[in-house]
Amino acid sequence: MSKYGVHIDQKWQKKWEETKLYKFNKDRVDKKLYCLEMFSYPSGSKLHVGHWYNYGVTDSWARLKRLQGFEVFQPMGFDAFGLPAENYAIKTGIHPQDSTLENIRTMEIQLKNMGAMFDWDYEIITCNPDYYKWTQWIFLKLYEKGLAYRKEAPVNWCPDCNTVLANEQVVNGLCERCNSEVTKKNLTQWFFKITDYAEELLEKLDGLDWPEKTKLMQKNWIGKSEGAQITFKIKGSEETFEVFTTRPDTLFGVTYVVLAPENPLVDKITTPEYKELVEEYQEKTKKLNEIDRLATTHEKTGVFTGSYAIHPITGKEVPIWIGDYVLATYGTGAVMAVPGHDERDFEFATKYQLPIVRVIKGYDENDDLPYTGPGTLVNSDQFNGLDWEEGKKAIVSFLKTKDLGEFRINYRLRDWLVSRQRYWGAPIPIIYCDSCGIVPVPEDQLPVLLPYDVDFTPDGKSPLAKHQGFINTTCPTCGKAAKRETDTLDTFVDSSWYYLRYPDNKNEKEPFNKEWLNKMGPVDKYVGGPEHACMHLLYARFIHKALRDMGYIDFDEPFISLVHQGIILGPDGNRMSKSKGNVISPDGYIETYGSDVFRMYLMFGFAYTEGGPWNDDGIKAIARFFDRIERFIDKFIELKNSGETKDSFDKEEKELNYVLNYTIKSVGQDADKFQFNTSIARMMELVNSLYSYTSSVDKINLTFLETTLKKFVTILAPFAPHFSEELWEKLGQEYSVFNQKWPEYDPKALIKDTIELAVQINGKVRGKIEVDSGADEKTIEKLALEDEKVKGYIDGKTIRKVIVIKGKIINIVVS
Ligand code: ANZ
Ligand code: ZN
Repeated sequence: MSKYGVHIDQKWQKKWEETKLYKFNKDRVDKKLYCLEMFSYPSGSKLHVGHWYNYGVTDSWARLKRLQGFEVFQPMGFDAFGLPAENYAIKTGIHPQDSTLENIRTMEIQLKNMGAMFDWDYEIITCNPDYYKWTQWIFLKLYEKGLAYRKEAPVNWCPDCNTVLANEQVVNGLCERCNSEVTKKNLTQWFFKITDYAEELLEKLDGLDWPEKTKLMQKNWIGKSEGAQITFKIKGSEETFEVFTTRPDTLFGVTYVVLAPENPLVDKITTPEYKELVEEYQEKTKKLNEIDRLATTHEKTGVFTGSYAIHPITGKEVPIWIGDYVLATYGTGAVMAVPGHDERDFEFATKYQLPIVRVIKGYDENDDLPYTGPGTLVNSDQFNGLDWEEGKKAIVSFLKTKDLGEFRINYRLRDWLVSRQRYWGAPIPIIYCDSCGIVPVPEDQLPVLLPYDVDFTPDGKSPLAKHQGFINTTCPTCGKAAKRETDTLDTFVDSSWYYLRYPDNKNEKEPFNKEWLNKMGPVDKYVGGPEHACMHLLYARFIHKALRDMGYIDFDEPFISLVHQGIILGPDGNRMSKSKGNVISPDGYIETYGSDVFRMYLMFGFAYTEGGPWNDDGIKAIARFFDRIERFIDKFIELKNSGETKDSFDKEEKELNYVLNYTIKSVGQDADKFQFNTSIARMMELVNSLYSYTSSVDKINLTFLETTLKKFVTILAPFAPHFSEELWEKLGQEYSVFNQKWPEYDPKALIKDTIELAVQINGKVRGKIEVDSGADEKTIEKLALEDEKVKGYIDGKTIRKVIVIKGKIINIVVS
């Protein structure tokens, strides 16, 4: 067993700390490289293998960059507000602040034991007032710009627990705590107007070095769709409504219209005889979530309202229905139904025996209804014969002249609901005054502190609403008694700007200094889970752009390059997570093998962006690899002391030099792309070559071997930081290996003097020959035919053809 282990980790961690090796050098900011790993939620208090996979492995990348000359900024902190701590408090009575801060203390120690290059001077903890003060400040700035506003919106409501539930607390429509049916309840809540940025958020995705899949997910989430907005009048009423459609060309195919059950118009137009049915249906809809409503497998249902709309061109009456497949929050909350050319409308019309009309004739004969493809307009009066694309334009232009329609771009993206009826979050800095209305807390009164002494018992009210000392305040404008907002901010608000705070975490005057952040930003490499594709990564981009437009920052995008680590699954095949109870603790492995062996195993055992099921079969092989390296270095030191050396650079040295340079080149390239497993495979080959070199020669070129080992230890360093420091010291080199430069590979060493070529005879490989790498075809052919082994196969036969494929193979055809 290798002498490497935890004691070596501790030795070097101490030294690194004493010498402040990883302190970010602000004078070298022009060489900065901002490497950020998504910070973790301090639940559970223990780091598991998944955390290690993100932080430990990315640290190796950061170390590679340091050796390549960058001034790496790699901070660490905690996303410390949120629901789990509050739920834990409800269960155990332990205050969220106490459990959170306690967990953070444990996690800090574990993260330090990992031996990553985090510069702890820049730590941030989002639940500390010196951080959330600025989260609140951002809220105020958005409010000033009209980007934060209030409106009614439904929340999940459990009538039995008398409480608001987060989406994740609703399991199959039932309350996670008591299993009773969850309903919806309208509350006035705060929103951020992310939709103002929909177009830029979409368009700028193209320029980002992000996984294509993630970009696509974000693109779909934003969901740009081009179509038209068309106005329908209501028979016998002054009311009108609009529909959004991507297919204005099918307008003549409209045989009915459907409003979302929540559409405010419904109550106004429903006729008395249909009231009961409509209300019953509305109640039923409240229990469904949007995902279920949109599911193609969800049966399309609805009820008639008793009213009719007037077709904007033909003037015909079409019945107005409500149906849950129409969402209140998308488009206009109303659709013109074209059962001839839309699957959902077809299903609905068939069920309720509504007319189905063809208005598009496909180019093919076989276009049964519903036909959703392209074609020519039919049954459409003056528009008959137009191709559908022309038809869209013609119909919308016609409607425009009557002021009944226009082209419209629609986004699926919704404004971001940031109110949470929860305690453990940043209070929303707003005051309600009977005389002045909504009054933002003046900046100089921030932070609005979250009080410690609160009652968590769920009873239908926000915990803060029960805290008299908190809610009662005076109006900043008129000085009269007023009340504070009692909702707190979604924790995604906290994490939407943390990367801006890290480089300037101690700033008391502003959230961050603009000039400094313009130098430190953007984040050059962001590493974290793919589950954040749509929420966090989109919210952060939005907040960034809003701050940019207010003049607080200059660059456009927060995260230039993004990597998703793969998911490590527990032995049960599920994603490793505390809530699943399937976590593997790294502690035992580190105790036994040392943190570098564990880290390298994570890099070698998995393709980084893929992950996979956890098993530790390979960890011993990595420990043996360490052992082999260490024994070789010890052997070299012995040889060096013996003094027997040679100066010449012969075939064997050339061969080892080739492997060395090839390894430097490959490791540099692969590790840069987060392909750590192949990088390690190359280093293993190099170690094999070191052993074969020493055993194949009588005398060793010690100077050459020493340079080789120094280079090897340097490229090994990012992968095994403690171990490499130890080896570096053994080699008698000056502290620290991390102050070295990543070795440059020598392209000349990669040109081999001789190369091996396979010889095929009638399609079967029968031998190998060694030729000068510069040899011409004639020479190669001659050597091949003279080879003893080859001769054995061709003697006495007629050579029909010899084909030389340079650098690869020689084909001999005989008969
Ligand atoms: C008539 C029509 C005819 C439609 C046709 C489609 C095909 P995307 O691409 O997702 O934007 N729609 C509009 N608002 C809706 C809502 N609030 N809830 C559910 N569906 C809604 O889809 C736009 C299409 O989805 C619109 O175009 C509308 O149906 C429907 F042959 O209008 B279409
Ligand atoms: Zn007032």
